[in-house]
Amino acid sequence: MSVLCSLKVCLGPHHRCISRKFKRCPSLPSASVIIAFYNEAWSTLLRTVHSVLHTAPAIVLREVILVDDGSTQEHLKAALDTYLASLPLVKILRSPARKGLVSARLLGSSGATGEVLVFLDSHCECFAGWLEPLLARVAELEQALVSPQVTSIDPRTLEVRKPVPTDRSPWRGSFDWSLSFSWEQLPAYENDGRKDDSFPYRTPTISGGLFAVYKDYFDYIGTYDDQMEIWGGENLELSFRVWQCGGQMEILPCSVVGHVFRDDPPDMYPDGPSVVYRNLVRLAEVWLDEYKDIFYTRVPEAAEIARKGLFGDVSERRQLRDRLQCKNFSWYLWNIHPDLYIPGLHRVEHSSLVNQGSFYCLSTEETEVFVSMDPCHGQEERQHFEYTEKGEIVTGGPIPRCLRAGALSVVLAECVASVDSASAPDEQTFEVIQHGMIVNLSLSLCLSATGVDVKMVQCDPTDVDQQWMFMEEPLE
Ligand code: UD2
Ligand code: MN
Repeated sequence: MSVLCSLKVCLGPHHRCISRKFKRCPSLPSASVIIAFYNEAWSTLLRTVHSVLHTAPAIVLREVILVDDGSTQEHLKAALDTYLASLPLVKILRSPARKGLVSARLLGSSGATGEVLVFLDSHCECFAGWLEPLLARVAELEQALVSPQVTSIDPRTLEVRKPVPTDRSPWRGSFDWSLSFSWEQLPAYENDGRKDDSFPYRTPTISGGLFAVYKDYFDYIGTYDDQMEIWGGENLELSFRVWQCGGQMEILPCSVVGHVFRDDPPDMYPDGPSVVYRNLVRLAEVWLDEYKDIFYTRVPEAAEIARKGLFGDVSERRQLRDRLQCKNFSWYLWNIHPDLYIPGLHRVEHSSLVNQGSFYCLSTEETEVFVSMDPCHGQEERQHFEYTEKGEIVTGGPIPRCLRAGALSVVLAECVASVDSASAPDEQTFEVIQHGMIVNLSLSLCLSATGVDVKMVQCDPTDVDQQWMFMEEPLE
């Protein structure tokens, strides 16, 4: 274990991190590293633990707290206890049953003795110099919750994909209206006031697994919603809450941690994905104000949970919001995430757009420039289109694209109207008329599909290829 701050060997993707001066170790706050796990593999779990022990300066590392969230695998029981007995800084707490990552992290944080809580997933690798910038930043800005830059570890080879110096356009956290977390490039205006790109930058949301926060601030801000179960939603809930209640979230390019991004394992949700929707409904009901309706329109399963009141009691979380005098969601959208696409609250249609000639669905191609016809697969985003009040037909991905009619062709273009509240350009305005025909009035042409091709053609009400239907339940 190193006893000195290891900033000189910082492996940050940015060369400027090496020459940056951070606070020296003795004045940095102490840290408790908390790692919740459920049925984690032995190698990845211990890789996480040992990488913390190897890289965190002893003078700041108070403890590593492992929290077993009711794992069932044998290697995580007596064998793990025996192994950990030789690592005095590492404690293990066990939850009697699997409740989910929120409960497990709260179990870990409640007994933590360090001034700063540092949460990690159980399949990470920390690199030299990762911890000091996080601690230095929260020491500077006590109401900040800071994330390292997360680099990916290949789930098959377990190799770290080192950030390539030439490919270092920073990413920040975002979300879409189905309340899925997503990454997006940092907009240029967020660089104002940053000395160079090794400095922290603000992020509207965090991916959720890896962050540092003062314990006192974490308590003040309301830790987590402890009624959220298993997995999902807690990262957006925390993000909206911190911003709306006066805090700040940042990503620090000089702190780099690897994480194994994997495909969903079969036992991710023991009772099916409805547990995630339930978590999301809880957060929507507390933080999203009238914008929750956009989410409910996008995710009918969530709307159902909300309508039937199957999301538990959120009164304590609403009281927290009042007590902390948090700002509303509209404030968050305008000030923290001003370029997020906000679909009209009263959209006319939203669903798959099915051609009545072929019964194929209009689909967004990979490039997001073209559309084509594909068998309807019910895969949400690529076959999700919304027809807005302004007459636009908008794709369902995190960055919306609008159908644009040409003399013959149809492409996808930037959605001008929804972004700056202007009216839509003529080429991007459509009207749905009798027989489900979709007409562009400026060109007097109708949307038509032949085979996989989508075109604008002379309108002919008898031609089934020009007849479309917005369908809530996509055809399989
Ligand atoms: C991301 C976050 C994750 C969490 C999640 C949303 C990163 C890198 N990861 O998904 O931390 O915010 O989004 O909820 O930002 N776990 C339990 N009990 C459970 C399920 C999971 O303890 O019932 C543990 C699991 O072993 C892991 C951590 O919680 O250490 C996060 O779970 P994940 O790795 O499956 O989440 P991930 O990375 O897909
Ligand atoms: Mn993970």
